[in-house]
Amino acid sequence: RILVTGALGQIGSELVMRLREIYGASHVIATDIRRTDSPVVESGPFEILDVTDAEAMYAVAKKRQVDTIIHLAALLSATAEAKPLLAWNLNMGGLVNALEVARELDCQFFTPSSIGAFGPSTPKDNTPQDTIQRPTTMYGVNKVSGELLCDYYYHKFGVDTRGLRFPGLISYVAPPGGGTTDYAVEIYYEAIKQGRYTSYIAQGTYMDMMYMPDALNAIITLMEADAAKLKHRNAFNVTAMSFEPEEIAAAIRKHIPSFTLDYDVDPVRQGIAESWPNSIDATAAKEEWGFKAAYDLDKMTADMLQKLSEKLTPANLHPS
Ligand code: VAH
Repeated sequence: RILVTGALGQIGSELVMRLREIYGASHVIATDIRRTDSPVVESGPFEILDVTDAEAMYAVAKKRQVDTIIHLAALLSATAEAKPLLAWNLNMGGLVNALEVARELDCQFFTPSSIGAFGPSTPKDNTPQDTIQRPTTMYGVNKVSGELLCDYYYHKFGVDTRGLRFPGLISYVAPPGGGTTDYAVEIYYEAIKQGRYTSYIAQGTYMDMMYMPDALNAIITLMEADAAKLKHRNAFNVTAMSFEPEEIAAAIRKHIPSFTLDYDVDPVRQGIAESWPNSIDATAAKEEWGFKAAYDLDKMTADMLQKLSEKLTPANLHPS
């Protein structure tokens, strides 16, 4: 059985449904800080869980007899930068609680890291799997600390911890909350609703990105990989593409020719974006457990616009 924290978030909203398809609904216990009328809550076991409550997390995991923990509950980069101490307490407190439960109940463990685990002194182009990591954001401090803590639990206690350094994730089910890469999700919604978008990230700012289906496949493939083949654990660089705002706008214009993009740069999120790599190298993930991404920018754009057109009421459709 699998326990998922942060199950109503951007990744959790889709990962829980995919895991339930594969392993059976009753085997995937979704948890989050609040209950909503989401398919995640209605399609299988759901529990309210505050990951900063260690006893509550142990109690749920014990009662549900879980053997795998997928820990997704966290504050993303922009929110963490606005509330650094809250971010430290939730991101690190939640993580150590989840790792302790995994140790005590002998669970396999997954938690995401991020390209945010790199900083301004990291090589920016084709960033290696093993390189300097001196992030200058609270989120980045949380992600590097988290990587080291997960490796510690593996080496010290034998907990089977595995992680992925995710790029910006793009999806149409649940929006990201408080990230720096959120512009690459918002732009699709606005293209459908308004036919235009004002980006808070500056023209020419490259960041790695990935479509959610590829992220879900990466998590499942990594967790099912043969442990003997893993030279790394926390956490693997994974990416599908790297682009700047003008490039995603051009891809959208292939479907909505009248789409326009302009800029109103947010210095905080622009500063975060500039501290991150332009593109990262995913060779280790490809070699050690067969990572591959199926969606490039054009394929993702076609799917995003088609799915969002169905999701958003026709009245909002932009007359192309
Ligand atoms: C964020 N979407 O923007 C997350 C992610 C690489 C970006 O970590 O904070």
